[in-house]
Amino acid sequence: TYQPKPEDKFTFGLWTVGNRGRDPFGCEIREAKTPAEIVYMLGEVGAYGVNFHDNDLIPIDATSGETEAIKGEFRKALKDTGLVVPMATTNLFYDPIFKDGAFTSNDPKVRAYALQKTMKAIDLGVEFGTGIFVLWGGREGTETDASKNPVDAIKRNREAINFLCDYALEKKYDLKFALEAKPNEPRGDIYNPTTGHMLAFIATLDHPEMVGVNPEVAHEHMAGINFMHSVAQAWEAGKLFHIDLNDQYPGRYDQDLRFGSRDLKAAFFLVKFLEDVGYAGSRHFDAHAYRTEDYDGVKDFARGCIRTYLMLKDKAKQWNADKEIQSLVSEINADDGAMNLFLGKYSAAKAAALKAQPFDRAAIASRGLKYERLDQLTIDLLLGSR
Ligand code: 3MF
Ligand code: MG
Ligand code: MG
Ligand code: MG
Repeated sequence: TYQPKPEDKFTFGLWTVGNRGRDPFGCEIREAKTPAEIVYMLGEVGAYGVNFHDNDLIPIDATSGETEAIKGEFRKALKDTGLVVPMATTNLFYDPIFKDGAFTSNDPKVRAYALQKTMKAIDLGVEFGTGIFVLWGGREGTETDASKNPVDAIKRNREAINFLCDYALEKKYDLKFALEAKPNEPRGDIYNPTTGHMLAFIATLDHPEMVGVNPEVAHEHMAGINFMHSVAQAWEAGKLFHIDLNDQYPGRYDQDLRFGSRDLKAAFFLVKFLEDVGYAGSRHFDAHAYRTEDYDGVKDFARGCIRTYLMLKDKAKQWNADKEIQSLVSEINADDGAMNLFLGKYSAAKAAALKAQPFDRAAIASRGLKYERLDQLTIDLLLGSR
């Protein structure tokens, strides 16, 4: 049981299971693996796909000979394991040139280089069959607002994304972009800090239909936001193009914990949402193993992400089929139609009738809603007591 199937679309980044455990206070503790080796490891744990930043696959200074050799090995690993590449992205945060941003840098040379690098990363992703290109602007921010005008930053970001959409259109690539928000880390503050900000920004682009979001659990939790609500808003807007699953304690550094390992209940409602609405994209784990682990521990970590998702999917099915839970849900949502006269689309007659309608506020407010009972039934179910 809980064996992943290709249709579950579980994916990992090369940078996730390939993470070597470096942090701001300590060096790498796991040896480096090649992209091909990582693909075989992902094949072993039952992943469907692998995603990459341009430089996870091809080092930034690789010669064309090195590039071809790496691509060849990677392609062979994909063929041997059957893994696909549903998403690609570009690293616009690691190299020193991006220390003050990429698309939003004050230096036009940096902005131009960032565009060049991203076009090449798009070509690379498309070469491996990707349909989604994620943009996470890890350095698009400031430590001091003396350094940059936030309105200029928005305009520069817009100009860059418009440029890239036109590039993809001209190349006739079957490609959509997904913008990933994060409130801070590594910058003191990052522009468009939440998924909601990204959604508002997308509406101002030249080709909004080509651009959606890639919300990440940890990033919204860092902002103190209910992640599932952000996902729901993106979904309702037709903008949930991709998702980064992991976990995070609020108020801490970016932890990228194993999916569901911190807030099981939030993870449950997230999985239930994705499954209930029929989200058909990748279930991408953007997380990494604890620094205490060797590569056996990394596999435990990756299998754990998948297993927790599948167990929660099972629990969601159980929740939807549970008679007592469902009878409470129907009771909560009961509607005898008496208010239909007043609700829905505005009309002058409706407004006039509604203004004349008396309401017994105290009587309406006196009803207990049984949410305590409903929540405890959910907890019972999650803890296996139902
Ligand atoms: C950082 C992230 C990034 C993005 C990635 C784009 C390194 O907190 O989440 O991972 O997800 O750059 O996909
Ligand atoms: Mg992250
Ligand atoms: Mg991270
Ligand atoms: Mg991410």
